[in-house]
Amino acid sequence: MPNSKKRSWAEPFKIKMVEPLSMTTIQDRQRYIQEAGYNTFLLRSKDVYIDLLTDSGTSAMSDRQWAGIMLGDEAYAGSENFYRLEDSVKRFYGYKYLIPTHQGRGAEHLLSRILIKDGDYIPGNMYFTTTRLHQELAGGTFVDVIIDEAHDPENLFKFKGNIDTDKLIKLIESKGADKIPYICVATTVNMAGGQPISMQNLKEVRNVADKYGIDIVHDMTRVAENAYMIQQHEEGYSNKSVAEIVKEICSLTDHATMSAKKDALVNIGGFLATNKEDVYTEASNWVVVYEGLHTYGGLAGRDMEAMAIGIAESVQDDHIRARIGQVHYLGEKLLSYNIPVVMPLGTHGIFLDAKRILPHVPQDNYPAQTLAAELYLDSGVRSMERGIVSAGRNEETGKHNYPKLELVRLTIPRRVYTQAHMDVVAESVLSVYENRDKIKGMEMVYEPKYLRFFQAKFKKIE
Ligand code: P61
Repeated sequence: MPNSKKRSWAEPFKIKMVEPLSMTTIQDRQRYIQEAGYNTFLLRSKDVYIDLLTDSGTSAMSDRQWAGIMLGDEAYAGSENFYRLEDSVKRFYGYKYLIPTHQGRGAEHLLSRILIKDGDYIPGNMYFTTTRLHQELAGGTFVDVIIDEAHDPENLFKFKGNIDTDKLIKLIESKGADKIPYICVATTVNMAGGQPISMQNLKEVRNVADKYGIDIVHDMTRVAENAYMIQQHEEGYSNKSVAEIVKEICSLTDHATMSAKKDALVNIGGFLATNKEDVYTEASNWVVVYEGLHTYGGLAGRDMEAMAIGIAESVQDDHIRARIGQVHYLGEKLLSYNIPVVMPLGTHGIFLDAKRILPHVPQDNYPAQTLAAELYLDSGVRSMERGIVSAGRNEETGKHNYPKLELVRLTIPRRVYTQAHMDVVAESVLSVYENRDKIKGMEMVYEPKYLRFFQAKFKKIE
């Protein structure tokens, strides 16, 4: 019986323009994935049907944002769009100073270079690939201080992005506060499956930081999604808007790096923000060396305008509710098929647990990489490995890092696909799951030195 009281989530927009998708045959896909060395990063997008590789830069912009593109002030210096972006950052995030960058890693590079000294340690709530690499290139060592629950895909704790403050304090006491340039806090935690940090935990981390005189750097790539999870699940926040919660999160931190390609609904762009004048002064000097003048940082004026508008749209409750509603729709569907996925369901995608789906494939034979290739073969759905290939090698020993999580990420772009697309994805995952016994794993035949997952090549074990 239909329930007349029920109100489903739905998109707070209608579709004005469409982009046709190409369909391929299984024979086509066999050739394409083999030519791509069984690495979904190396497929051509024209050969992909539903592209769930990433939510980065893949969002659909609104008509307002496209209209903003026409307002690009492409002056080399002092573009009007920079000032509008600065206003948006101050208004919605509250940081005092802004430096635009071409994307998130541009900001990570600048901040790591400014704050990290040789021999420093940087605690964080799980690593992210580019973040850790920039810390290492600046002479630092990343230390994972996330709670243990985050490494267990079956644990149902709602805030698996939380920092274990005991681990954090132990690190500070053993190395000395002068060896810890900052604590890195990500909202949400990508590699853990898009898991949020709670406000209460962030406040505790702030207290620790204040006690030892250490700054907090906020990786705010998906801050609005994190805020929504706080609104839904943390006591005392159900009556606050996502916009208010976002502002409160930011107020507990000192500096921020942002990949605006996610939350902020643009196809390119990022920034570094800070409340400290000395860091701003140094960053505005370095940015001219690596990105561009401090009023454009590698972006066109029109890109900054689209970002200024995207930020405002990204913190709207209706938008976030539908965005995460769609991600959870896919997750619930997979759960109804008994497919092992990371729990609780995260915010930017659903993460298949390759260790449980392919328990017969040893981690040395890349279960998640293999599963991503099989999913593409089945239906043309593109996903991303987030396991041993992404984790890279230990700097000193040269051996693989063996992460506890061996995952395939089905990442949902914002405002792009329909519920029917999600059904097709779920059916394809089920089909691969039903044939999992036949899947044997792969060997790596080419391995680049940095961020190997982007360009590594594999061959199938027959
Ligand atoms: C992604 F396979 N994420 O999730 P940039 N912090 C965080 C991110 O999620 C992030 C960046 C910083 C991507 C793109 C990507 O190993 C990979 O604007 C939490 O991409 O420079 C990016 O921001 C960096 C995919 C990045 C990867 C690195 O799909």
